[in-house]
Amino acid sequence: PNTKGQIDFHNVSFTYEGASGEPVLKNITFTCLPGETVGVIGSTGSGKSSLINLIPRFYDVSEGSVEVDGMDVREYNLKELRGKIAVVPQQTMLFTGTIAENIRWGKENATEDEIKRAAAIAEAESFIKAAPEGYDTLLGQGGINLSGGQKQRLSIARALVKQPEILILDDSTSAVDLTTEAKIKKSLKEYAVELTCIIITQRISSIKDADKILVLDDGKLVGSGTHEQLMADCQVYQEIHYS
Ligand code: DUT
Repeated sequence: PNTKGQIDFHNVSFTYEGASGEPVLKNITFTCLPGETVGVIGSTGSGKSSLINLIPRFYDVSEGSVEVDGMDVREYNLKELRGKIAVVPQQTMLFTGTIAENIRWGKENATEDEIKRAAAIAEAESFIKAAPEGYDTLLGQGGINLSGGQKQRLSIARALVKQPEILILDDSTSAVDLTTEAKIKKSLKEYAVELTCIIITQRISSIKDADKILVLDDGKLVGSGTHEQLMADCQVYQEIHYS
């Protein structure tokens, strides 16, 4: 069977090193099938970032196991594992350099075409073209300033240029308007059909059409299903929806 881009959590619990008290994640089990878009929602501190940090092994599980492509993440060579996964962090990290250099960061051998394609999917193309020197425009010190949403789109382009199997967006469209966000998701569906996508968010509109939504509450998985299913049977999800 095709397991490229599949993610499995089996009874995962996680406690940060040196922390006392309750685990941050408690007995979590779920599967993301290859090519699925999975949303993760829950209030602040519910464990969303902690959950996704276990996939590229930024941290190791305390109990249970995480599998990528059907293999325990602890059995991979770290470089190979992380080569499959691109994480767009909550805080965009751009540096002083050109737009192209910023997109290429982490994949220095990316071609011009690959950079442009990644920028197009991330809906960054129009503002890049409008910048004084296009892709050669300098950012940061001595260069132009971008809006928060524009920075997030560059950060998404940077992730896409790596052509990962798994793309993780950690609240990384929070500053992008809803129309642009919808366009990015549509492009991802069209041009990156095999990509497994995990979208962490605080807003339901960002994940309403996801194949599956995971609802976290205080480190527990309290719901899993489509928007419609969760609206019917998950109280925490309904509360987020009506808040
Ligand atoms: N936590 C730590 N150490 C860390 C990171 C987080 O102890 O390095 C705690 C804080 C919190 C819990 O883990 O009690 C879950 O945090 P996480 O950042 O995973 O929650 P979130 O759902 O991603 O919150 P937010 O929406 O604010 O990003």
